[in-house]
Amino acid sequence: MVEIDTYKIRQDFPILDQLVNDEPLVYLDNAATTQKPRQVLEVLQAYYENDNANVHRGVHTLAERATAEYEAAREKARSFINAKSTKEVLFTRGTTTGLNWVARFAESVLKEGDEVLISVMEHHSNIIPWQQACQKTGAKLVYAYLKDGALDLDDLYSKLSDKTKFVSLAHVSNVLGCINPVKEIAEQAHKFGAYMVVDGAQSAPHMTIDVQDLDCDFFALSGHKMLGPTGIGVLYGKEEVLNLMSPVEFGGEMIDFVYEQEATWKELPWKFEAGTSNIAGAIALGAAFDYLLEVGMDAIHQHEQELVAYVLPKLQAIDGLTVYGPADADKHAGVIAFNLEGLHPHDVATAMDYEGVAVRAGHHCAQPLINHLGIHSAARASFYIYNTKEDCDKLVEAILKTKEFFNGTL
Ligand code: C6P
Repeated sequence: MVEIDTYKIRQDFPILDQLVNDEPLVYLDNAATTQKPRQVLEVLQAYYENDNANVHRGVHTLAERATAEYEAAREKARSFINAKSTKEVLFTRGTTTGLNWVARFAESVLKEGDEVLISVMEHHSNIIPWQQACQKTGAKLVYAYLKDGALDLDDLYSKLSDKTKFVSLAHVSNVLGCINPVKEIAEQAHKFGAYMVVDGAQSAPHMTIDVQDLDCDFFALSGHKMLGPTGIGVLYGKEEVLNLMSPVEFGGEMIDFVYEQEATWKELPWKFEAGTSNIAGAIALGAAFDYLLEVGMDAIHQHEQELVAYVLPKLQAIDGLTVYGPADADKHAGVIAFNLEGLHPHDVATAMDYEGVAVRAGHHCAQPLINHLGIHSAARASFYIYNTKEDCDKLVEAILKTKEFFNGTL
């Protein structure tokens, strides 16, 4: 496998080349959002400078160019996740929108007594839409819990039954960093006739995704977590399932005909894209897919696994530091949440920022998980293609300095 040249890659990310609090920036908040390479920024700017127009509406040259670029981006998205057809690729605002659309569809499927099976590690975006769907339909929201810092598969499978209509799980947890075997889970869910929904916000940026191989019914991702702009994402749905689904938003060019009292919809995928889409965002996301594929998704995954294998034991060896998620580096993606004994994670993150190290602190939009872990928040470092072993060393050093600083002042 081709190794990735991090130092060359870093040249593409002008933002990384800066001092923060007089220290070189070490950006380790990639699970929240990633930085954007020149190649993506240039596409965004070129689109606005040369081709900007609304899509699927005009016949003038700019409109046709914008439409062609927008649809070319859809094809890139299709190819990136290996969907069968572009009909299955809907542009959304991001993972949250995608999951909300699926849960809205669920409202038309669920009845009293039915169940939706999720896990306690889910992001709020994969909890609240299901709470809403269950509250409206009388269905029950059922949780699977954890074992050894990861999903307890026995618990999950014991809760699958004929009542289960949807199973919706994070592919990679944004706190525990565990990788859930969604292919195997989809197979089991389908045996009970349930739809399998994958929250791919933290997996699509970091590994090869093949929705046909996973055999999931839905897969949601966010562009901004994979080098693309904010406000753009993709919801994949199997064509036969999307055909059962009504549009969630109405208006603009998603229509076929509008009469005074009713309307009909365009075919897939356009029936879901009401109003003016984030056209520039979609085109720039296409450039992000190109960039990632050029680097190689397997190579990216391997690079991040190497960083985790390098840094996880060093973190685990720090006295007073608790690391969440699987203890085994092989099972831990490039998301590492931790707490320093006696210190609030916000203080830890602020102290680390003095060292130029950007980490996130808080509940990470996963409050049920945080409660389940018996904590109120955590700090979190998360890696991407431009991070190096030196960044890992800086992370460890910043934690040790933080510990020393507070121990001296407490
Ligand atoms: N997690 C984090 O710092 P949006 O905001 O729609 O792009 O993604 C939502 C989302 C859904 N699922 C998972 C597993 C996620 O991690 C996220 C976003 C960020 O962890 C921001 S809270």
